[in-house]
Amino acid sequence: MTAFELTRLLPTDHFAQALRSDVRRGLTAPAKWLPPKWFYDKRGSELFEDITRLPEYYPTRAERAILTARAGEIAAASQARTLVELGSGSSEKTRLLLDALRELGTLEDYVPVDVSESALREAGRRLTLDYPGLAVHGVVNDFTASLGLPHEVHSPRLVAFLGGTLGNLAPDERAAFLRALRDELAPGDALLLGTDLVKDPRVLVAAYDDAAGVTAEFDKNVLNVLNRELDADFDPAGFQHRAYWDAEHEWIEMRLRSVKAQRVAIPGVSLTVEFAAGEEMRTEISAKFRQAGVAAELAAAGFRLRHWWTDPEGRFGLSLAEP
Ligand code: AVJ
Repeated sequence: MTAFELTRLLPTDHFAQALRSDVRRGLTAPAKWLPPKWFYDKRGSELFEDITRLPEYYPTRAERAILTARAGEIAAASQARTLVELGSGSSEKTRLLLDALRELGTLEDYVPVDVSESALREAGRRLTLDYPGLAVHGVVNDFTASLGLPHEVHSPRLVAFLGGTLGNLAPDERAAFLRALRDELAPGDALLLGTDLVKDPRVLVAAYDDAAGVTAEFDKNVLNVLNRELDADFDPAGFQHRAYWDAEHEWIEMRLRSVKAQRVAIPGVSLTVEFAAGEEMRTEISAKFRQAGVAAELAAAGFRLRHWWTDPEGRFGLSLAEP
């Protein structure tokens, strides 16, 4: 049994092609937008780790508190022999689940699924050291495009999709994603889903526009990604970070606002893009949920919500659902 193996489900030029098509589509749209996946280059991933430690950004702490309190219950309810995690599993939250499943005595395989091969290799290296006997199957894939979960692992499987990242998807994208996930699962498998909850908009906006400006730097970093990868000439100083609560859709929007009329060359996609003074480009939505809404979205995708837990302050929700 090899301790760590890696499967690449994305062609080597996947990123180049996906970035180009996203930029062509989003920056020629009447209301400019970019998908949040492009935030996470090395610098962006470091900035996100910094965000998780900010006083205003409560979701990571809240979810960790739930997992600390409920990991044993989650392990016992799932009896999982394989933990699949949508995301590279470099987080402490992964270890809470692995520890509980090892304590239960069922843990055999761990399958982190992430777009970043380097993050998977780093997580795999550390986890195989800390969990002797655990088989780590890293899967390089964009799970929002296709899941491609390995089938040669031991059932039952517990699929963890944590952090509230489901909220990056719009309702129609979430419905498609949850249905595709449901179709990959078999009786006995389970889904552990983290969702940030609707709350005071002042608390929500502060979590996405912190006083230290770390989220502003995280948001603007996507311009550096386009400059580097597509040889663009964005001037990050020419854009301001904005975070809004959209009460109708119940999601946070992050946008980059052009401080002046400006033209940006993006030779990598043979585009020149005009920004009017004050024009805003949407860089992320982060949807916030209610328990009833989560239960309904899971049911529409063919899941049954079996457990719902929140942190003591009711800021964040963790669901255990079965196909
Ligand atoms: C990693 C997608 C869960 O939406 O809260 C943090 C990303 N964006 N601050 C989120 C994020 C701005 C985060 N997720």
